[in-house]
Amino acid sequence: MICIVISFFDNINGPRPLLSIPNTLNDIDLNNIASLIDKTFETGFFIYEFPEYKTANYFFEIESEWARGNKEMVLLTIVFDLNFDYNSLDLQTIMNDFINELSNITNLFKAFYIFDFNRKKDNEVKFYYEKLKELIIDFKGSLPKETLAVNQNQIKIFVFGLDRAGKSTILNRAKTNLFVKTSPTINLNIMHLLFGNIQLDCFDVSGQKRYRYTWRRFIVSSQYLVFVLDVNREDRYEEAKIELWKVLSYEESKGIPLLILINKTDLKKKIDLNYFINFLNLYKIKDRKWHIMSTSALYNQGIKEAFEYIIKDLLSNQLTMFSM
Ligand code: G3D
Ligand code: MG
Repeated sequence: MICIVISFFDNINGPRPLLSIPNTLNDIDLNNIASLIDKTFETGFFIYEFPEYKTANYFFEIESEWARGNKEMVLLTIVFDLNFDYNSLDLQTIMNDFINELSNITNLFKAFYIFDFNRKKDNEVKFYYEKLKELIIDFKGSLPKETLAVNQNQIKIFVFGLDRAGKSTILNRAKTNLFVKTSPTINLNIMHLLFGNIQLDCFDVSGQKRYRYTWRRFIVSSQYLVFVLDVNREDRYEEAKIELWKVLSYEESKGIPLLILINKTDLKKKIDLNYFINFLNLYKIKDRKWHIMSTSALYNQGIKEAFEYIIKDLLSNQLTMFSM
């Protein structure tokens, strides 16, 4: 790990770094990290990779008597070397726990006024700034020293498809068994699904065109690919097919089994999976196993079956591997 950075949204100057522990990055890097605040519009965890390093980020709010809207908008960033492996997926939980801890400290918002000309002489401002610093140092100490060991029962799944196909909804459905309203995935969501003692770590990537170039690096070390298609958007079938085949052509994806989910079936009277097998040229796939199913995330149809299928398939592969 390189360092931990706290940034916030300053009403006058916009996104700005508050502190970095240790202070290893230059001002340009720190400002680049702070500007990630502009890339998000919902609170939560996301990953962002710069050419020189990788970052795990959590965007959150702290109640504040001094801020416009009574909230400070804050970004917690852990900066890693490029060779860091995101298999240490508990980062999201670790960061979330720490943020909960921060949110419970009254008046912590004052730390964010250390640069404010009118307030910086206020002893409380200095006190809370120092306190925040100590908390970050403790947090840094509490982080796992190495990349967390990859659990045998931990399976990485790469979920892709065009924007609004229903990827996030499917995962939310699987996770909570509730239909959750979603907002466009910024860059990456990682959702942990537990089926018995097997943990599926689902990488839910943004399907928006400007993020599709990022897919490739998330495919590395995935054990399953899940492609989601919105059955109701015939005008986008062609575009979806192109993106599917792009991923299948990546060296990184070679041999990784593929599950195709034809989603939003509630919007169509009849679904003919053979049509999609032909349209998507699935019979041309020779370098991996594939399977096609239909789902309606809205009506919770096929979701459980889809994930059960993946698990069964992976387990049967393991069994054949063991019996060889
Ligand atoms: P994405 O993660 O692939 O970009 P989302 O897609 O999961 O954000 O879903 C995009 C929209 O499709 C959402 O609509 C979501 O509610 C809706 N959706 C997802 N699955 C289904 C489904 O099975 N049936 C129907 N009818 N709609 C579905 P909103 O309006 O919430 O943005
Ligand atoms: Mg999404």
